[in-house]
Amino acid sequence: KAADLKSVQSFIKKNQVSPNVSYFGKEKGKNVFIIHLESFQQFLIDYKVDGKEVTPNINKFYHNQHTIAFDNFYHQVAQGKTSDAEMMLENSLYGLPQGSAMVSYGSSNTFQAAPSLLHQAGGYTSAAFHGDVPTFWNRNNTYKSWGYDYFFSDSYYKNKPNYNVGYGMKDKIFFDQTIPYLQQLPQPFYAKMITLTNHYPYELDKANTDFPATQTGDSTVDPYVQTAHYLDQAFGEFQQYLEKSGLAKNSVVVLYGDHYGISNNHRPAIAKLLGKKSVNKYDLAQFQKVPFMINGSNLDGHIDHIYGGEIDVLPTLLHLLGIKNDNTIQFGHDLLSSENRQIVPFRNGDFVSSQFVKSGNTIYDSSTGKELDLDNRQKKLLDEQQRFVNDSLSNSDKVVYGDLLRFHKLKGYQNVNKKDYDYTKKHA
Ligand code: GP9
Ligand code: MN
Repeated sequence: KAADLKSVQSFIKKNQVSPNVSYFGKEKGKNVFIIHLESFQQFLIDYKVDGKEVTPNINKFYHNQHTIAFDNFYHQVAQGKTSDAEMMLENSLYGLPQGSAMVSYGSSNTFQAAPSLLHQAGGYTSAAFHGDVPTFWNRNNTYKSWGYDYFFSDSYYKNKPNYNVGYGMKDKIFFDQTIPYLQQLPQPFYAKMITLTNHYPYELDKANTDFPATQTGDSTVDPYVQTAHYLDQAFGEFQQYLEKSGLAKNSVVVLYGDHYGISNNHRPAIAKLLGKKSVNKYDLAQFQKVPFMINGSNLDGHIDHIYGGEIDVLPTLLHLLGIKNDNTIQFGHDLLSSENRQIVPFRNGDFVSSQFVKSGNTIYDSSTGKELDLDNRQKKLLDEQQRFVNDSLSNSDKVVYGDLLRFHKLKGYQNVNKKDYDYTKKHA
């Protein structure tokens, strides 16, 4: 019902933060690249195996003088994995407690997603690139609902049997073949590239395996750094293109990891990777950190320790691009705003904040990792944060289950008409 939107709106308004004036519009009008690093965890940054960096190019990007990198940034996905990450990144709406929102609601619901917001507020053309079949996670329908002008999936790429591994096209070939399409996109554009090779079971052909596996003895875990290294090389090659073509100068490049690559079922191996005797629930929560970095020539690079997650990406990005975001229905908060409350909800109701790591019934001190015996003041704060977490998740679910955005009028914005989009390949 339309009335349900009212309570959602008042929750959003109550928690809204204002943009940081020193960042608002800093990267106005630039192209945007969203580079989705499949299954890429934060611990890989600056990580070494046998004295060699796993991801030298991404590390350089992380420390670049024009990159703002977040080192307390968490993935927040549940069963919808990649699709939950996409949902959060481009809508600032949570994935669902079960299943995938893109699969269940991507075709039918109304959205006010990044591609259409940027198109209508900033004249952006949008394109998504992915080297797998278009139907995976119902992307072919969902992207229409989000207003993607183009979706280049497997049939747009020249293919040979040895171009593929696992779910689809190898990242180097994928990036390479994406370039000619990019060159035809009107600027400014919003381009999302979803990589694939660093996906479980971390397979790679011999020719591309030039990095040592880890030695935890867990065969599910040990090749992870090898495909991560390959992804890094692919990114490095793409960066060279961005520099050479001049696109780097007039683009904002966003890198993020969608979710863990090594699940919590591998505790002994995780302990070995981290150089610890064993890992507890605090360590496992830390292990859910993924990279989030924004590079743009107008940004003063630094590593920002603010706590945040995937839900916060869109509000952060819109402000950097100078796009007003006061009346949207989004559950995240600008990570560059000094008013940010730094509470990161997970889909099961656990959370991380700048004070606490709440995992099941155990509460840890966020910065020291010590288990806490809460005093009254801390209890009150924890309860407040828990309420915010529960209300965020339940209000977001209300929006998705009730298709509430169909009732939401955004000034100067027209809802997307899915019929305007067609991603089938037309032959020349
Ligand atoms: C498939 C890919 C994988 O196209 O995006 O999704 P995941 O298994 O990581 O959710
Ligand atoms: Mn994924």
